[in-house]
Amino acid sequence: MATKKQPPATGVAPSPSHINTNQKVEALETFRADATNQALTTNQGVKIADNQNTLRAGERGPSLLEDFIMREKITHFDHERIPERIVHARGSAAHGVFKVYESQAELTKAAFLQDPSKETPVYVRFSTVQGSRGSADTVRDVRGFAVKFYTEEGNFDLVGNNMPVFFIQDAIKFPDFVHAVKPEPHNEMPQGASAHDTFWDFVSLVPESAHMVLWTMSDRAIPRSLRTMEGFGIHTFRFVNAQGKGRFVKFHWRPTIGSASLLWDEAQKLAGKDSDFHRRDLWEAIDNGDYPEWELGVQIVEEEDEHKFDFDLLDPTKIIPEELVPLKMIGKLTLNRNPDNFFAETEQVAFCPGHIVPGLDFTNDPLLQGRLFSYTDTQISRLGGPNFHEIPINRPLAPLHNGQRDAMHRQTIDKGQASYEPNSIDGGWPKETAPAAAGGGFESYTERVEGSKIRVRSPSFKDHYSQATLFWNSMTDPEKDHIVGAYSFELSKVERKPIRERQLGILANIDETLAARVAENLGLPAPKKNADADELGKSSVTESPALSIIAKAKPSVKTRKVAILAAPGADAASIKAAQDALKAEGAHAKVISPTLGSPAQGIEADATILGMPSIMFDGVIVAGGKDSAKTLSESGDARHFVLEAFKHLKAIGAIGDGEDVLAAAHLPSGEEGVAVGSDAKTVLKSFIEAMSKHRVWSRAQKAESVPA
Ligand code: HDE
Repeated sequence: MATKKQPPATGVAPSPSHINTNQKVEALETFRADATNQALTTNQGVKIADNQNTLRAGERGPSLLEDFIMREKITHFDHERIPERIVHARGSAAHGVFKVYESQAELTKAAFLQDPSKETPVYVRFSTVQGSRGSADTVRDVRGFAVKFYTEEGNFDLVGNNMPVFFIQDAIKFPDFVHAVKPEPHNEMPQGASAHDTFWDFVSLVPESAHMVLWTMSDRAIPRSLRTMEGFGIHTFRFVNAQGKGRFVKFHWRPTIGSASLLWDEAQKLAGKDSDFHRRDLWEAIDNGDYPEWELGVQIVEEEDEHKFDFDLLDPTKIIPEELVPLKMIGKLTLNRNPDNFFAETEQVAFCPGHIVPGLDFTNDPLLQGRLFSYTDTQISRLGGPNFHEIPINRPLAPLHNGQRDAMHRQTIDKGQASYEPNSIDGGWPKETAPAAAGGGFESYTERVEGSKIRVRSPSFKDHYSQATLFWNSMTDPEKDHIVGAYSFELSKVERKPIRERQLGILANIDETLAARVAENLGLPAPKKNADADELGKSSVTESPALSIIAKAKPSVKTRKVAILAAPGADAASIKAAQDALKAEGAHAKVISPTLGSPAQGIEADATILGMPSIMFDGVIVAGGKDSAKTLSESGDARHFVLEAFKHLKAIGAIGDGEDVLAAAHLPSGEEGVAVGSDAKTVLKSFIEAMSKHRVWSRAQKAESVPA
């Protein structure tokens, strides 16, 4: 009989103390296939001599069933698709690292938040919510912001969104909400859009959605780039330190390049002209070495302060205003590597809010509690069984051993005879690690709970409007205009008048001016506040500048994209000057011409005017040169290019004769953010300054008269 391993006297083998990115790369290496210099084979490893012709009886004869090569290939192809995610089907992801700034031992014992010299590998997936896998990137929607940390103590998934609140307070309403927002069941329309009856029917009947719907009607729902989005864990979580002390925590991600959004007209056009706009931007930024970065911020609330707010910390439709609890930045996330294979990594990655590590814990937020069940459950049908944790992108780097066995697609070849615990046959292994001193296992935070078994909503969840009012009051004027525009657009697409009227009632409870402005656009009477005092609630904070993207924008042109418009005969010196000046500031220039080819000596066009319209850029510079200016002035497409940039409040520059093109497009002259002149240096300086503010907001009213 074979000798059995003997257990050591105490404890279990410790986890590896240092896991780094290279280890994740190496771990994936085992599964990565590189076909360079390799023969084409079947899945059984048999070399294929002819991949062009099915085996047949005679040159013009029938195909033979015997052809195992053709059958294997077609069979595999027939089963290529897996079910897309029910929500968040459209996504893009990247690898990266997370580093904590300094030990957070006082707050949490989580190993990945202790040592600033440690790098924890991460995989981050961004997504839209409503649309199917092939839907457009720039639709008005919430964005998912899901981070998988491969920590030395196991995987921690922070599965958040780019907005800090949610539509509903209880998980049991999620299927209702999703059915309402998805394309309507009878005709599967519209795709990736909330501008339809079922969505507005539901939210107008469910006032707890008022705050979140306001966020989705704001600029947050049409980000300029995935790299300029903030992220939020939404729910209140718990940090637990080594002494067992627990504190409430809210998680925030802040992009280091600042936040920025599209305009609605741009977003709609981009959905048609480049439906991969966000995916491409993320991919290219990482390819260019412009690694996207976010700081991780936490808001900490001591347990004894749980009830000191005018909202419930467990209510996911509420934020903790930064005026009440400031953000503390504790670390940085950097995305530095594009995936090798979309399906293997981005499609198969499986997030779950229940994937946590020692030092973290949940709260009783009823939305979070439901999520803890849903994600694992959905992966079982999406990824074909309970072994999805073995798919390379989902495998933890921490060692894993347990008695779970078999099921579809099992990869691990478990050794030993005992798949149960306790056992004496395999020496008792693997063993549980309690008490913590024996091995640092996960122990749930001890929380006192008492009460009757009831289906009720806590009265502390009743206020549905006061924080929506806070959000509205914290917006700058252009942001308020966009919100009015968004409600008006969406509700104008709702066919049933009672739904429009009911939603106006909700708006009046948020702010009567907001309701009146939208009502006017809908040709309906403006309603007055109609909720009772409990529902209206009261926020101790009346304005929070941190909620506005424009109010806290940091001037920068880093990684922004500029079109240099040039036709044959363009002045090469003006193009080079623009390229150099932009490069020095970390911006990227592309030469755009009516055709591909060379518009000036030594300069190649990167794209055509129709191939890369101005909506794909943050600013436009028209190159100098008489012939170039003449061609562009006579081209309707070129004139539209600059006019559209003007309409979208972008910085515009024209060097030398380039100014003629602006005149030909009938651009109002002497406008803020439009720099013209013969001295390239001066033009570029004011152009860069204007673009650093992202948009020229003061132009908004004038831009309205420019046709879209
Ligand atoms: Fe999700 N959600 N969700 N969700 N969610 C899914 O899980 C669910 C909620 C979020 O990139 C699904 O793997 C329920 C809030 C992200 O793969 C599913 C409830 C927040 C992603 C699911 C919520 C999110 C998902 C679909 C209410 C922000 C994409 C596929 C109780 C904090 C993750 C999947 C990725 C995906 C359920 C509410 C974020 C069906 C039941 C709140 C970022 O399990």
